[in-house]
Amino acid sequence: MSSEASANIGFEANFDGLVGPTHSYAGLSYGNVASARNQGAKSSPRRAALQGITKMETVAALGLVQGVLPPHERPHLPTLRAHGFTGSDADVLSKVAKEDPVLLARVSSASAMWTANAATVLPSADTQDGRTHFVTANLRAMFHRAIEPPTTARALRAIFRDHARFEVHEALPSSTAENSGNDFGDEGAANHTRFTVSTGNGGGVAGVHFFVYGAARESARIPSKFPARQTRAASAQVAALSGVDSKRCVFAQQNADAIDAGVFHNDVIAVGNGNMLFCHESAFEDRRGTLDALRHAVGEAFVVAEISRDEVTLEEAVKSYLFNSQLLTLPNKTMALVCPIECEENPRVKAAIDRVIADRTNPLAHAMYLDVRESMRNGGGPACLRLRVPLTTDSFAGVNQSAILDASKLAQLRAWVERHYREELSAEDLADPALLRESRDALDELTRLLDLGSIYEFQRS
Ligand code: SUG
Repeated sequence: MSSEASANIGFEANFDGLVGPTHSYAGLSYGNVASARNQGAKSSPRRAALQGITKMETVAALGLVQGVLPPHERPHLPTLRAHGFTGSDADVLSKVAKEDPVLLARVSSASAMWTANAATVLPSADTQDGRTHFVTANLRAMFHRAIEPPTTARALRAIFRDHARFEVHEALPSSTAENSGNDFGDEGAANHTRFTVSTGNGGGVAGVHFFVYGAARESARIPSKFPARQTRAASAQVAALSGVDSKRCVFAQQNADAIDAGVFHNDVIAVGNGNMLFCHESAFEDRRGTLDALRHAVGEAFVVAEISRDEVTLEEAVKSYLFNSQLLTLPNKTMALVCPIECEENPRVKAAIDRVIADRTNPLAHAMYLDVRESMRNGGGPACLRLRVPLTTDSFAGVNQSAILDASKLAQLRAWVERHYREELSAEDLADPALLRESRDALDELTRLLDLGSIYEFQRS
């Protein structure tokens, strides 16, 4: 890294995924208990998108840089055509609705909203070439998510567009073998945390990269019920691709029992920021070894706020999504926890948060509770909805500023949702050719609003 870059001011920007117009509850994610519980329920794409925009507005109002990532084209007709469905778009939709409604639900999911699964981000201070690297996640564990990577990579390139400052890698090649741990199952930043010696997560100071996986070839224990989506081999490949010094990486296995209790990503049981880790005692297979390795890598400044099973059970943690809160550094260098409103509704969870705030040995000073219930019902809390990008003032100059939110952009996005999104959606609506047209019109307009160019297949063919 040049001395000029180190003189830059570092900060973290959060890029939230906008909920797409086909947001629905199809029970598609085996191992995600909220997704299973709400299968078949009616959704409200409009409410979901507005809840997400209010979260973006709330974080921006804290004085932090807030960006947005676009929804994907859904239903995804190119996938249906690749599966042999032919004819006009309306023909294809009506045939698949009759012959394979599960496939229709899969290609209609608005799952790209959970941008913590878009990519892993390795900032300029930590990479060999001094650029910020994005490794697009392959999301191969779930069919409906495995179709996201090509559009994700195009969207990231349209926003982190300066190649001198940013490198967006294609997703790792996926394979079909499950749970061997020796192949590349990669779910992005949801299983990666960057620590620093300060309370901040700016891109200008060196960080320690913490990669958490569900299975490795050498794992003594793996989950018996639900899939381990992230493999150690994938985490190691992400680190290697971006040229991060292996001495600054810590790898740890997720607790297999936690995965079987519904912790399908590490960000459902742990969140870190700057010098602080906030986690449940059941987060890791080797709890002591993992915390010791982190303390050793980060140094004396490292602080752990751990919640015991007695204080909050694993089940309560999964239900409230306590650890899927955003842990943010405020301009005054203290930290705030942006929690799902479900945490405030469970007195034991709320008491645990209050206890950590009252404990002056860690930097957490505030908590706020937000309603993102539409996303929560599919197992996506505040932290799932955002991709953290540690930047510097220099690298920020290479970001497409149309994707950065201010009051006027927030108002434009709200008006855009109100113009295009349906109030209510059920499974049968997914076959409606009018929904496809509405979605394409909305996304076409959005690419102009965010200055993204033609990132969707329907714009490129
Ligand atoms: O991959 N849910 C997503 C939730 C992702 C949450 N992200 C993080 N933890 N970072 C998933 O399981 C459900 C869609 C449905 O069932 O219709 C879904 O894809």
